[in-house]
Amino acid sequence: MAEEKEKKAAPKKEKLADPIAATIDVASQQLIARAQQLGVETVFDRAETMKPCNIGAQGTCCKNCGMGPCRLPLPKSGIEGEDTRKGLCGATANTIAARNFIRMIAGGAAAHSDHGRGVAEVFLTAARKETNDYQIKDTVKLVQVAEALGVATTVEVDGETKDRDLDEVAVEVGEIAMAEWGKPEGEVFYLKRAPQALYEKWEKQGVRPRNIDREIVEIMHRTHIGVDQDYRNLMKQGVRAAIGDGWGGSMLATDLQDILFGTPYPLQSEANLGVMKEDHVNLIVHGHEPILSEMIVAASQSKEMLDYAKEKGAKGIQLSGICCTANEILQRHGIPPAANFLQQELAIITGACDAMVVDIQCIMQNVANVANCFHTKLITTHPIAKMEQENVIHIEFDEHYAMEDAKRIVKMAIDNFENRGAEVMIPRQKATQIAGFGVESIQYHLGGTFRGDYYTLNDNIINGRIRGIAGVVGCNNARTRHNEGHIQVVKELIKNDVIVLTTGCNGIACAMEGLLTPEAAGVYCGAGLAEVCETVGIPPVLHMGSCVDNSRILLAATEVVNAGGLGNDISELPVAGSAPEWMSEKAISIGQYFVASGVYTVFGVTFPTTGAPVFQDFLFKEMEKMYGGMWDLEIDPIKHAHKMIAHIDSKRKALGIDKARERVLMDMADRQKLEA
Ligand code: NFS
Repeated sequence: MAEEKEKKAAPKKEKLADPIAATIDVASQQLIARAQQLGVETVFDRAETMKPCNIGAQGTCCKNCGMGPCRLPLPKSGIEGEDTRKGLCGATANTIAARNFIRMIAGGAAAHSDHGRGVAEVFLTAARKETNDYQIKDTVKLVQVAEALGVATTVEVDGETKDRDLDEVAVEVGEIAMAEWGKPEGEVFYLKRAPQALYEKWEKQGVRPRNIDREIVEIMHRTHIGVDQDYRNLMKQGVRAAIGDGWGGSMLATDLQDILFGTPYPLQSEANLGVMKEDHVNLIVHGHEPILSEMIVAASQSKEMLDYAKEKGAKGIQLSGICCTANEILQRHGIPPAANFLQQELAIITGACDAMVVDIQCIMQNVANVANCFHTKLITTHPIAKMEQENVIHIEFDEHYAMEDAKRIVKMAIDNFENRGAEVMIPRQKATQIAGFGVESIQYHLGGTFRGDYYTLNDNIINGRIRGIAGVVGCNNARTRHNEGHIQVVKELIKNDVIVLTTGCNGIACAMEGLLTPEAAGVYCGAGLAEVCETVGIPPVLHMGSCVDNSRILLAATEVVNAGGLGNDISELPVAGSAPEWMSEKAISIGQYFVASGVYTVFGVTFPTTGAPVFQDFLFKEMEKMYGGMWDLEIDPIKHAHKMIAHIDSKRKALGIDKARERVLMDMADRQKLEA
């Protein structure tokens, strides 16, 4: 007895993560082990010690007023008969889960869209020529965007039609774009870019966003105590705000970034922690906005800074990225991503990170604690994203003095090079990748010379060489093995001839695994997809950028519809969406705008509505009748991929092109017979 008591009284030993169980990535395994040896805690260890709250995870904890939190756990045996669970005000499990769910949409849509607004502000500053550091780079896209926003690109002079001055067009585009966040009347301009049939569906359901901000604010209003208490009506607003994200804030962010910094075009780079170099100054940019990082790219490549680095004993400056800032500067400059979301602390644990610059979103507060254990300077740059820890330096970035600020930051990294500790451990692992595909470059690679647009892609879908298209995107989640879901889902899809479009942390995971190379086709793909990739010279997994660039996937899907032969709406296409390791509110907003655009969308790990089965059924089944797309949850990555494939096959059947694929399969067997 006494012994037992003693055991209880002994201080609890913090559990440590098993590095091999924590991640499939060898570089990360090495650094997790190193962190543990040095006594530096990481997210992987915290995931062992802190377990999630069950009721919160089920979506049925309401803390929207001071009488709660009201917790409505799902009974272990499930609900038999009538569901009598209620909060103090009487809110049902459905109401609570729906409120929580659309508040997640509001959080995600706000993050994407506020990022977009920031870009629009810089865009306008550049268009008005109030800064020398940013210019309009892509005038072709400027004209396209002007047309989509209803800005005239030509003028009548003496009865003759002439092109309008592009500087003038740019200013007007900037002003109209800015108004998209808060205009008092009308609807979001870009909705008209969707296929006509989809637009009409939104009209019928009453979910066309009026402006971007309003729909987010209305979610906060409707979910306040005592307002909207019908999960269907709550979801109507959730859908409306999500569309305002995908076809509004995110799409504008992507477009304006492309005009300012250039539309991405395929380029070669590398990925993983092994891109850091021991004899170079290692500067890492982390977060989401390309506004500052674009300047840091330029500053770090300037002769002035390179000379200064050499003066300080370094061979050069190795810039790399984490999370979506990484994707932004990868797709436009070939700067390699060092890490995705769950590896951010590990980049510092190399001991070779001289400075980490962060802007907004997906930055773990613990990077400050990790930086404190090393020489790394951690620099926050955005007025809305600071950290309380004292070792964090704040350099507020001002677009009017962009280059000056960027140089100050690069110099700080160089000055810190000599302060490195004795032990630097940079893992060797890195992989080659081709990144930077977009709507335009897919058209170039897979478009027909004569028919234009997406004809060749459609043709290969119709003849069955390509079974379908999957968008696989999203985060890492410390509740599941890092990158395992991403890689297994994607490999299973391409093995079954489904071409994959990737963004965000999935893109970085695929790059690290070597899936973003044309050579991957011969190794991992089914015969049909391999043949197409090898003929055209593209990877089977196409990197489309950051998370706001999921809007590129919407537009690519629209191009596929417009090219013809595969139905009239995105919901008729053999396509599916997936976020195997999601965790952020942004992922929920993205998932919802995919569903509302007609895409069957599967999430892995967990789903925040499992405690309210009726509401979850609405998302998983009823939504299909309204929008043609619906949600699903599948934790097992292989089953996850096969649910997507089954959906793709059902769409092929509905289009009457399932027979073509059977013939392709017979061809393969015949070929094998010939070989034997
Ligand atoms: Ni998307 Fe990009 Fe990564 Fe998830 Fe975070 S970085 S915006 S939210 S974690 S994919």
